[in-house]
Formats: sequence, C-alpha cells, structure tokens
Amino acid sequence: AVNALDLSHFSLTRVLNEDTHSKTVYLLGTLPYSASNGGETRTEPALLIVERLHFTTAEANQLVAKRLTETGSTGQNDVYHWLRGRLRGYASDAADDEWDVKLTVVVPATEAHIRKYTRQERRMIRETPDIYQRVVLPYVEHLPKSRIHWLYNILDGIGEREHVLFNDPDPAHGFMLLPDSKWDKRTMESLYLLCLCHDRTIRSLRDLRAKHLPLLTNIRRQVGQVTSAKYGVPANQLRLFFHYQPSYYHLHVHVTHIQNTQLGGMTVGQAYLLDDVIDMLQLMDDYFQKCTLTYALGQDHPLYAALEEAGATADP
Ligand code: M7G
Repeated sequence: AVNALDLSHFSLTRVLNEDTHSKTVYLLGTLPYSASNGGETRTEPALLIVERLHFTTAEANQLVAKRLTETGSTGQNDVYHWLRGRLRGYASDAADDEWDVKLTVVVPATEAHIRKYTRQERRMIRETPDIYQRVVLPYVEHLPKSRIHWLYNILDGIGEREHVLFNDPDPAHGFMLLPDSKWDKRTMESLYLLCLCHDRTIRSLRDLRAKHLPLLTNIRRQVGQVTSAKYGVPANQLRLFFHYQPSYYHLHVHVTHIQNTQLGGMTVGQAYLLDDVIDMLQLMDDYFQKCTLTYALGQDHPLYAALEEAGATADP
C-alpha cells in the first residue's frame, strides 16, 4: 500500500542546502507518518527535496506570449540587454521586490550568437601549435572588432561603469573587475565575476608568456582582497580560471565562488586554473606556444570545419 503524504503537515526544522544551479532546496522537517502496516501515526523526521522544474518545449513556445509579464530593465551594454521579469501563474504572491526570471536579450543578434546558443554535437579537438598557427590564429585575427565592443566599452569606462568593483589602470599589469552578466548579483553561492586586463594585445591563453606573470599575479593577489572586503568571500573560496576556446579573444579571467559548480563553463579541457597557468609560465616561458591543447568544441563553432580538415578531430 502507498502512504498518502500530506505535505500541508510538513513542519520545517531547517534548510540543509540550496543548489543555486539545479534550483533545488534540501529541507529538514517533521511529518506525521504511519507505517504501511497500519501502525499508529507518529511525527517523524522528514527530508524534503524540492526541485524547480525546467521549462518544457511546450512551455518555451508559450513563454513570452502567454506568461511573461512585468519586465524591468537592469542594464545594457552594446547589443546585450538585461531584464528581470515575472511569470504569470508562477510566484503570484511573491513580494514586490521578488522576480521570477532573469532575462538576457541580444539584439540585434548575429549568426555567431545564434550558433553559440544552439544545441549541437561536440567533438574533442587536439590543437597542436601548428594547427593553432595555421587555423586558429587567422580566424582570431579576422574576427570583427564589433564582437568585443561590450568589453572595450567596459575598459573605456563607458559600459557598466556603475558596477565596476575594482580598477587598476596600469596598461601592462592592470585590470578591471566587475560582475559577469551571468550572475544575478545577489546569490553569493553563485558569485560570478569577470576580470578584464587592460593590455589589449593578449588574445587568449595561447599568447601568454612569462613576461605576463606580473599581470597574472596582480590579478591573483587583488581579486581576493576585493571579494573579501565587498562580499566576505576570501581568495581561498574562489575559483579563478581561463577558458579555451573563449568566446571573446581579449584575455579575461573568470572568477567564481567555489560552491558554484555550474558545470557548463568549468569542465575539464575548457577551464584552466589561473594558479596552474601561473605555475606553468614560471616553469616555462613559452609553454602555451608549445603545448597541444585538448578541448571539446561544438560542431556549429565557426572553427570546427577547418579544425576537422586539419586533422584536429582525428584519433591521437
Ligand atoms: P568566454 O570564456 O569568452 O566565453 O567568457 P563564454 O561566454 O563562452 O564563457 C566571456 C564571459 O563574459 C562569460 O562568462 C560571459 O557571461 C561574460 N559576458 C559576456 N558579455 C557579452 C558580457 C557583458 O556584456 N557584460 C558582462 N559583465 N559580462 C559579459
């Protein structure tokens, strides 16, 4: 026999955990319960796990037309616009300052944006220094500068200036620190900041040399101090890393709270710890010019076809 549980009698003792990524809360409480053999009802300790369901395709199709209401702007930079909104029939009795969804609008959206966000198959790439020189570098050099307008806007003090947390203006080893647009700027466990260096000549990990160590160690030292003072999150609770391939070819460091385990951008072969990179450069000046980088790449990525043609997707 199945016991009918009446959750209206659940009495909360405490919240055990919250997973900001899977939108799940783990609650401990008590619940009146009788064993299936018809014993008496007793109040037992009960663990309740509540997970917000994701949008189904049917819901996604209806979302904007039928359910999205009361949107309000929270910011803009170049073609990126951020809003928050309410969903009809979702949290109708939420307090006035509570929002149901965080929205990002890219308009006008380019082919590159559309490809980046379209579900696609991925393959492992082994990018040798030779393939980097022949395939990747020419691609990076021909990317329209408009792709990183948003980033130069920030460095020039035009975009998102009210959000900048720290600025060391030194042209060689200085950088800016501000919230990444993925962060809701509220949930400490999903803290996500972005470090943009002022040097505009470093495109990615591949360009890093020992001469950049003062920049990297400066970031290492200062970021923790800022997050400690501002958010009470010290350096040993932060994960600092680079992406390869990045979407934007101007060197930047991702800064996330250690509890933020959003796997998307932190997987092996995509994320390179700042500390490891510093160590490698201390051991070897031209490590990133000589190494083979192995990473997963979507088949719709503009580099994919050329990399396949060059043999970078072949078995080792
Ligand atoms: P990436 O590794 O080049 O690309 O990181 P990814 O998006 O594939 O991870 C770029 C980072 O910059 C990402 O974490 C983005 O969320 C963040 N980002 C992108 N844009 C367009 C903006 C923006 O306009 N403002 C801010 N603050 N962050 C952004």
